[in-house]
Amino acid sequence: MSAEVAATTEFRPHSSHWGVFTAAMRDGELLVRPHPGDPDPNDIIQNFPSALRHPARIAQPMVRRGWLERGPGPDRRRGRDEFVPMAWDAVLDLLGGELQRIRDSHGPAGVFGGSYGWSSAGRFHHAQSQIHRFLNCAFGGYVASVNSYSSGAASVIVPYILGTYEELTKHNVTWDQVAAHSDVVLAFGGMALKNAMVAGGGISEHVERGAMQAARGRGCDFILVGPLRSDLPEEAGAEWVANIPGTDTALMLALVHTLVAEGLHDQAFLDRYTVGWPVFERYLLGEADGQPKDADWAAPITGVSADAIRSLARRLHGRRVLVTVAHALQRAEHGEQPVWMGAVLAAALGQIGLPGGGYGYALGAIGYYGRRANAVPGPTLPQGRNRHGDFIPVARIADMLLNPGAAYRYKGQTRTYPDVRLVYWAGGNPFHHHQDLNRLREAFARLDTLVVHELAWTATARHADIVLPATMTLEREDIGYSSHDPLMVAMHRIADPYGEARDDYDIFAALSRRLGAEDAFTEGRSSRDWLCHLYARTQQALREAGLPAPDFDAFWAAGGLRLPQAPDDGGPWRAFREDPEANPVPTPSGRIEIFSETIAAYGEASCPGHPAWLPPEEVPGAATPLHLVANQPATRLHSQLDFGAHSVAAKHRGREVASLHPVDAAARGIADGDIIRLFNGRGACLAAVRLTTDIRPGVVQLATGAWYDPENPEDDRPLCVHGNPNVLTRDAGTSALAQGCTGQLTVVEMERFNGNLPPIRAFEPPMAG
Ligand SMILES: Nc1nc2c(c(=O)[nH]1)N[C@H]1C(S)=C(S)[C@@H](COP(=O)(O)OP(=O)(O)OC[C@H]3O[C@@H](n4cnc5c(=O)[nH]c(N)nc54)[C@H](O)[C@@H]3O)O[C@H]1N2
Ligand SMILES: Nc1nc2c(c(=O)[nH]1)N[C@H]1C(S)=C(S)[C@@H](COP(=O)(O)OP(=O)(O)OC[C@H]3O[C@@H](n4cnc5c(=O)[nH]c(N)nc54)[C@H](O)[C@@H]3O)O[C@H]1N2
Ligand SMILES: [Mo]
Repeated sequence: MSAEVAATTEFRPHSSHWGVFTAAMRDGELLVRPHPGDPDPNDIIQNFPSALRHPARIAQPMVRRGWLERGPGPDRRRGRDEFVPMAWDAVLDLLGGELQRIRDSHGPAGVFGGSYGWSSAGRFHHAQSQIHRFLNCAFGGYVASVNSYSSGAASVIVPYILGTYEELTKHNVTWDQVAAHSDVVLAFGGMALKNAMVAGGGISEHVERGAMQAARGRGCDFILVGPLRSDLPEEAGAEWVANIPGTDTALMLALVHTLVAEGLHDQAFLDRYTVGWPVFERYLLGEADGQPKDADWAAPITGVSADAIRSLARRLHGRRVLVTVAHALQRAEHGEQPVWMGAVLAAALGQIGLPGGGYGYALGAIGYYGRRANAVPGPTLPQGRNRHGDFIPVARIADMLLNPGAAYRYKGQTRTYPDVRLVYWAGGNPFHHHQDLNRLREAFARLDTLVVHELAWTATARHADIVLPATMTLEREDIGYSSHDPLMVAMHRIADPYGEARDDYDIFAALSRRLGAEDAFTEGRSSRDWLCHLYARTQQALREAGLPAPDFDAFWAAGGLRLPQAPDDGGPWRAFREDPEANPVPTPSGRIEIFSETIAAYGEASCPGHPAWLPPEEVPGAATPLHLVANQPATRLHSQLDFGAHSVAAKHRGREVASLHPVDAAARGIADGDIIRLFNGRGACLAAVRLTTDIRPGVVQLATGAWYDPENPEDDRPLCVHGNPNVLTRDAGTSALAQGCTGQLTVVEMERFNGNLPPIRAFEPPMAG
């Protein structure tokens, strides 16, 4: 357990989702250095030193006063109440009793344990795995969540139309292929380097910048389609097509229309490898609805001239073209459509399956995409089996809590929301990831009990009834492993736990004991025993492959182990191209489905049987004339360590910085460096202003991740004084097919904020009374 190893004054290896590094404690100060072998290390590791002992950390177990005094039950005081500190044994007894009560009265259907979130990189202390294992092995099951906020639409639609989602992102066109083979990279939503800097489980080599440089040096053209020029790095030397956000499907349709109209599409590829082209072509040419989807049609929708669309289409013909579509495009209304249409464009060009060509969905979004897979498995904590089986699509949490018993559509089925009484979160931050936070607050007010394990006082922790302080990754030993990075890391313990913080594992072990199921959860192992046990799987695989297989102690002493990697073979689409009969893709027809009979039979207007332009409900209008792009932050992962120095240094006057175009600013008397109020019918937040001509006029960009900071928490729709865009975003699914998150895009108005600037309180611990 955690106290076995002392803090270290020597530099020792550790890992995070934002990169492998080494660290040491010297005179009470944490020092961090990037991994020496990393060609392009990520500065986000610089959030650690100031975060480790920051007062935003949670020092001891806390219970909300109203819950303690009145017991479990719906309460609008959540997020507005004070907290009472409690000793570990007492709080564990209290929570153990509450879990028993829920289990006796509601069974597993009463607990939502989806607990979505990235938590930390170590594979054993991975909070998601820990909480699911606990709920499965010691509690008896829970209501789960499926899919992700990342790829809610793509991961659902891809199996119907293209094949296996994991293979599409992780076993497809690699950066090595781009560097060596691509002639044109047409990147919808770009491939911002800030994004590939991050990879779950840790990453020791950031290769994207170098690969783009090499491709460019060879003469490859990068074309960026999207509202922000910074979505491709300077190294790519990209041309910029600044379309209106949310209109990529229309642009892709017009590109394919031009190809077809000019006889530049690859009919032989379409005939051999796809099904449904004739149905789609009738729609494309306007035979189905009287409207050809040509460049003239697309120009006013997309904000890109018809000439520019036509000449772009012609440039794609006859060259090795890679089409990429960022995750961001599908995190919006009808997000399934650009994912599907991107595949149709790549198919119409006949490029799918060629080295450096075809469809690189989400390439560049995360550091483990476009890389070779490891040839041996890494450590993963077994989560046990969930005997309950009920689930929601992950982004439907507020809908579920607000409408128990209500019906909703998902993957062609009508399902019913369960009546959840207790929500248990460890390793995620719904006040970061969810949309329409005022609505989320209402939803959480309806619970009996909200339990949160956290290392810091996030807004989620502040809205909880029972808050248990978790250790930060640096305060425990673990193994860092990502499926597509060759370095497995012996993550040494660098620092002592903060205050009374405990490992999630130790907390769940103690609760399991109170539920009479300690052995089922721990299997009698200490944390160190588990690390040895989980390592053995990799060691065994190495041995079977006839490779050096050091034992755990040797691995630990060496600080890491380089793993063999699988070949860069183009994955299932290369094999399919070479022999579609022998290697069909795992869709219903075995081909790429340009028309899907399965999806058509579901009869959803929000996702018909072939890709189509479906105008969004939320468009700029008189009251909210601007698009807001709420994308990933450059200086942190999501909301993690927002109080760290590297994240704070990127703020201005303590606020998150929004980028806007000078014409939109001038029209409202806004200057660079001003504070603005962004608002719509759902909420409002403050942000600082950075003016730039590298953004399409009419678009404002505000990254996610600034901690929600309500000026007056008593209000129903308080002003967030810090700049969390999720007070503005809309809580609606992508479509009835996938019900994915639509947080990337919304509509807003803005004005200069002239009042007294309210203080930032998000990083101060809440009142303890
Ligand atoms: N508007 C809008 N919203 C979005 C997006 C968007 O594009 N626009 N993007 C979405 C996407 S792609 C994602 S993936 C989600 C991300 O949403 P999340 O994954 O929920 O965000 P994180 O900030 O990574 O949350 C992880 C939390 O776990 C805590 N933590 C870290 N380590 C540990 C640990 O060991 N134990 C415990 N108990 N806690 C730990 C951290 O302090 C942090 O609060 O956000 C989504 N939200
Ligand atoms: N530094 C850092 N890196 C991260 C993360 C992080 O929090 N911080 N999060 C990680 C996670 S979990 C994920 S899932 C990935 C997310 O990967 P993405 O979702 O792809 O990343 P984003 O930065 O949200 O969006 C990429 C860009 O898409 C553009 N865009 C938005 N809407 C549109 C549109 O309608 N059309 C076009 N053409 N472009 C549009 C925006 O300009 C935006 O900058 O990033 C990962 N990488
Ligand atoms: Mo994500």
